[in-house]
Amino acid sequence: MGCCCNKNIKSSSELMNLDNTYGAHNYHPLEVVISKAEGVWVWDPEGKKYMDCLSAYSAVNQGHRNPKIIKALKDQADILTLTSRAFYNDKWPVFAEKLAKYTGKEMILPMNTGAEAVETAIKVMRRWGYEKKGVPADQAEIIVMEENFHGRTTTIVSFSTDPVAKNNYGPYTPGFKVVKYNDLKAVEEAITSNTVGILLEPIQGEAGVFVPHEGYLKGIREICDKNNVLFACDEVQTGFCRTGKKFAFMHEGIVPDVIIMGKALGGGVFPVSAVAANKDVMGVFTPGSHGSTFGGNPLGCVVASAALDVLIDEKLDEKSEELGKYFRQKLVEMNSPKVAEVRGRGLLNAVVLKKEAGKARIYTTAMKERGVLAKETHEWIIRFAPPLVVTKEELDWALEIITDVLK
Ligand code: IF1
Repeated sequence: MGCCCNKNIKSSSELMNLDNTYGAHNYHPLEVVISKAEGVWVWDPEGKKYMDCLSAYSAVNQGHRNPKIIKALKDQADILTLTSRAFYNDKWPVFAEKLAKYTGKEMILPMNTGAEAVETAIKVMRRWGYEKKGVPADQAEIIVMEENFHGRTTTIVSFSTDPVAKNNYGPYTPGFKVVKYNDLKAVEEAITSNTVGILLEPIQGEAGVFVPHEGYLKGIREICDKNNVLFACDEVQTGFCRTGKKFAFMHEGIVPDVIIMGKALGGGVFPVSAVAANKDVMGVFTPGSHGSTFGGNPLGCVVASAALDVLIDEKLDEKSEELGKYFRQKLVEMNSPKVAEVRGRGLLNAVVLKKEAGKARIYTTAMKERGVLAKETHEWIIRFAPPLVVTKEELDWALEIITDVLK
């Protein structure tokens, strides 16, 4: 006689206990287990339905399991998945051209995670500084921002200003100067003859969707031009239509020297990241001077190519711009006594709570109970970033719950 319950299907609580027992405790997840997803919707093992308003930190812009991207994955999986770049393959060159054209840059270096792309950008700026700008050996300086988030490697956390992300990981990598974000004077004062680059997020994600003043990116561009310094823009979270433009730097009509990409480039299906730059910068990489086992793998390239197609075909930049304006307007109209500020661009938004409102976790937990999954950043900011395929009706459904909880 068959058992009534299938031993393999575990309950949410069993799964959370397993996670707690065998998984390193490097996260404190919201108490929800996701076992199925489609579009903007996710389900837990008990069948409860939620709207995903985090999108895996903006890696699922095209919606969960986008049919076009899943098809590309499945078809390619039956042909060729991984060769390493010790040999050429038939997908990477075609994707390199496509992404170069999408970014408007001459060359692409493929990696897998955002942090690897950031590390690639750091290496290309340092090597450019020594070989093209003539900075003395080991003296290269890169200017970074307070409240930055660029990944979790030991070099990247070396210039973090978040003790939680940085403590007890020393000794730290030298060669970085941290200045106040959104302050052009602070950048100008930090520049020396050894400065090779400025690395920043066009909108600071983890800092709580902090949008700099109009003209800030333009000012950075001018400072870089004046001082022969590279401008590296980290679009890992803000890229691929999340903020209402293909890339957030486009809101100010400027072009960085180095574009760092990740997350949604992989269509929520496969880790794909990359760095785009012109030949005069990317040319400093010579055979054997940088690499990655999986970087440029055929499977990732085909998935990322389909991920770009979805953004273009469904005009997700225009959708993000339009629905983002609508979403922020509704949040402002809510006029909640608990809310100090509503901010963001496109569908990357955040609600900043008043100190007296209590911890954001209270509200994200209440929203979860009502079927909306959002994540707090720090203790007083709630970020809302649904997949860009969300409809106005779906947003209205979420807004009703958000309003109920925040009112
Ligand atoms: C975590 C948030 C944090 C990023 C930017 C590079 C990376 C990220 C602008 C590295 C990654 C993720 C990592 C994840 C939480 C999330 C995040 F800002 F998106 F919310 F942490 F700050 N540049 N951001 O946002 O990309 O190596 O992760 O592919 O580490 O907790 P990755």
